[in-house]
This record gives sequence, structure tokens and C-alpha cells, in this order.
Amino acid sequence: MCSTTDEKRSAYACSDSGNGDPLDWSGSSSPTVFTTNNKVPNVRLTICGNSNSAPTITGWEIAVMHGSDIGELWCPIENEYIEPRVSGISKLRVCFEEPMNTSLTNANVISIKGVNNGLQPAPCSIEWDGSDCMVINLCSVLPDQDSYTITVGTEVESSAGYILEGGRGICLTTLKGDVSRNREANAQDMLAIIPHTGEPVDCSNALYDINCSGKIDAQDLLAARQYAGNEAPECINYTGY
Ligand SMILES: [Ca+2]
Ligand SMILES: [Ca+2]
Repeated sequence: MCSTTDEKRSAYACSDSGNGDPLDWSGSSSPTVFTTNNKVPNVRLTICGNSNSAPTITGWEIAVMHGSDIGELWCPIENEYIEPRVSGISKLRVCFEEPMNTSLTNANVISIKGVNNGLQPAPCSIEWDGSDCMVINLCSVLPDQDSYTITVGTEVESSAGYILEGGRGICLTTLKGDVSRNREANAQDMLAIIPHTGEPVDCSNALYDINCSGKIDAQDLLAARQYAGNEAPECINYTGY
């Protein structure tokens, strides 16, 4: 009776509602029931509803504190993101394309598995930011020099009750100092910081503020130097990812 859209459509029917026969009714609620006529109530059928499809993940972000001046900075991240700052990865946000069931607060729905370090403890907590984003608070920073697959469990569903469709995870690498993001921390990374010294810190250059001071300066070069020689493994596409 109607095509699938984001709009809610309804159809009304009755035997004799006092609103014409056939029913002539354009309201958004059922017409008054005229039980005095024939005792048969009106019928309302919702043919198509909102959010009638499985939700997908629309994006991931990471939060890092950059000193008192900048404070907590949320920046978008992509799959195979490499985190070079000393603060590492401890707070993430994942957003969905439609309102979600925000009564779910069990942090065990998030699983984290490292290539070298194996399964990690469940996050300390998850909290909903509005109806369509979940903030993931890890109990501790993910250990450096590894790649982790973070997966959103099938328990996470839309407010309409649909489970996630499509990719349910992201792979992130922790490698302090690796601003060039080639999974090797070395002198090239120190050289890469230099052109950004003095720049105001925002999402376009926050990775170069390796020590998370809120400034990109010589201290970040010194910070990068102590990690030279470290490396991290490639991401592995685990089942369920
Ligand atoms: Ca590098
Ligand atoms: Ca700095």
C-alpha cells in the first residue's frame, strides 16, 4: 500500500464510522469510534514504520586530552588508524545511523583483541551520547606496539530492535612516536614533526603533539626519539569484525 520510506504511513478502515463509506479520513489518529452504529470499531493498520532497516556504523572517533588549553579533543578515525601520541587509546566514540536502544549499558558488548596481546579486558563502561552515539571508556590505555580489533557486539541494536548490519568493528594500532603511520617509529617521524611545530593544535595536526601538551614543539621531538626502533604488527581481520 506504500513504498518503504522514512515516513510513517497509516491506513484506516471501518465498517461504518460516521465518516463516510468508504471511510474519508485524513487525520493522523483514528477517527472516533461510533459504537452506536454497528458496534464494529475502526481499525488502524500501520503499514510502514520508521527505522525499518538494520542500522550501520557511520563513524568512529577518539578522544585525547591535549593540555589544559586545548582540553579533550575528539577527532574522527578510520579503520587501520595508528595512534602515535603517548596518551594512547583509552576513549572512543562510535556512532550509528539511527537512534539506538540506549538502555543497553553492559560494557561487555565491546570486545577488544590484540594481534600480539590477545583478548583485552572489557571496557570499564559504555555510555550513550544522544541516541545514536556510544562512548567507550576503556579501563586502561591499550598497550603500545600492537594492533587491536574493537568489535561492537550483536546485542547492540536500534531503538526499533534491529541489530547492526555491515561492519561491526575497527582495527586500531598503538605505536608511540609513529606520526608517519607506517608502523615503524624512527628518525623519519621526528623529521615529520618539525614542519608542524608552533601550529595551533586541532584535529588536522593533533598527532604531532606527541606528548599531548597542547603545543607542538621540541618536546615532541624528544618524546618521539625515545620510541625510535619500535614497531607494530599489521591489523588482522578477525571473524565478526
Ligand atoms: Ca613512522
Ligand atoms: Ca607537545
